[in-house]
Amino acid sequence: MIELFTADTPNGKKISIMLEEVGYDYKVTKIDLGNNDQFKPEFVKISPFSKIPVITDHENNESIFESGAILIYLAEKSGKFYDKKERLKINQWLMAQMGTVGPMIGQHHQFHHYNPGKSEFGEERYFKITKRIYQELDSRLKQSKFLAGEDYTIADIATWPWIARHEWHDVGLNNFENLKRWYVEISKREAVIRGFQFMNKNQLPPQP
Ligand SMILES: N[C@@H](CCC(=O)N[C@@H](CS)C(=O)NCC(=O)O)C(=O)O
Repeated sequence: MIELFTADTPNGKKISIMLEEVGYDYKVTKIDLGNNDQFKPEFVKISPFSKIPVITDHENNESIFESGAILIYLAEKSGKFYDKKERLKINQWLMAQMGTVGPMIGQHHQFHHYNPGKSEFGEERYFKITKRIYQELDSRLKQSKFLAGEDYTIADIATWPWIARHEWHDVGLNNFENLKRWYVEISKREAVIRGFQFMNKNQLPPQP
């Protein structure tokens, strides 16, 4: 059994979606970020940077932090969504999500969604970067069905929950035909819907 320590955020949803996709039995332990649960010593023991998500695999008592590392662990354990022959491509798109898509769109959420009016510089900078990320993903998905190639992989599972916040971004997903096609197709997968709803049964992936 896998225990998932998490909150209802895009980084959190990456792992609930992956667990649903591979069909593992899992238990969710909620970390209330508003209550600073992430700084409690027992959590810091398994998450040195005080961030969700983290998993503990109770089969071998291994705890893993960092969502990219968790996705790789679950993919290797299950043998799914991380084809050995395609690993070089999958790793690049996964690392691009970890290094660019998540951190940059996360800043856009901070300035544009949560704190508008506080910093014109921050709002403009991350709006522009988010728009570029949409353009770059759209160009990639014009040549390729999924991010790493013809197959759905952990690179898509890592990236999709960030685009699922498209209503916050105000970039206009409808203007990016290939990104929209990819987003809508993934949003119909039953495991993705279950993983998206893992903390709130009433939410559905927002459609463009
Ligand atoms: N690179 C980390 C980022 C995780 C992350 O930023 N988690 C946020 C929520 S989405 C968090 O735990 N924030 C709490 C805090 O920073 O105090 C990963 O992908 O696992």
